[in-house]
Amino acid sequence: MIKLYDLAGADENRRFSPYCWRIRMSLAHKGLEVDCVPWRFTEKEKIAFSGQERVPVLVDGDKTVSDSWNIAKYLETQYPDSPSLKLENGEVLFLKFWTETVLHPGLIKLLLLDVHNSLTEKDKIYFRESREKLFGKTLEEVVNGREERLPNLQKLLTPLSLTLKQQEFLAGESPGFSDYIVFGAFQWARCISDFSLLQADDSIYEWREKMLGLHDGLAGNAVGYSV
Ligand SMILES: N[C@@H](CCC(=O)N[C@@H](CS)C(=O)NCC(=O)O)C(=O)O
Repeated sequence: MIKLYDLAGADENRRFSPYCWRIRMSLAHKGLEVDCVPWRFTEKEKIAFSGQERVPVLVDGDKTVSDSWNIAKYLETQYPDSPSLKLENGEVLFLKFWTETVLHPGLIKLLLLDVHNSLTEKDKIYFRESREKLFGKTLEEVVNGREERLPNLQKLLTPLSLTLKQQEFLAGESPGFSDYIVFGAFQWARCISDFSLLQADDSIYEWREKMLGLHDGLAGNAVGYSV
């Protein structure tokens, strides 16, 4: 069976990596079974065989693939007869870079402390040290005043909201990797924080509800908060 190294919190069932969620949704989309192995930030040696230090890492027989984009491409090539992730859609790459350079940074400034609070004691030390160095301030300072900053995030989401008013999914009439990329970010937030980011009448909220229900409620049934 395919094995996926998947980021976990202190509760090993709290699986919150946005990149791993892209792949878990993609595997379900393709009807592929997977054994999701819990992995912590400080367990670098466990994935050293992949030649890098980040998850997701996918092991399929004698093949090891890391990086969510490479994994998605691998799944399309290796399993061409199962439903397509629609990687050839022109918008996918734009959504990948928009998510990684605009959406993730926007969310992390609101949720950094919640990520920390979800981790094992050992991971907390690593996370605080590495992220405080990165941001040049404490985790508490990063998230300070987040309620007042929430409208900035909502403004940044306007193009997404307008798109989803006009079409069912980002990939068109049915979901594709484009949806899994963006959804991964919202699922990450939902798995570690009860801070509410979306309003119920927003088209993004409605789309996220649909995504939570896909593949027998894979994401909706995951350990997280009802926000
Ligand atoms: N470009 C990679 C990014 C993967 C990534 O950043 N994963 C995070 C978890 S969300 C990680 O493993 N971080 C390890 C660390 O910060 O030490 C992908 O698309 O898979």
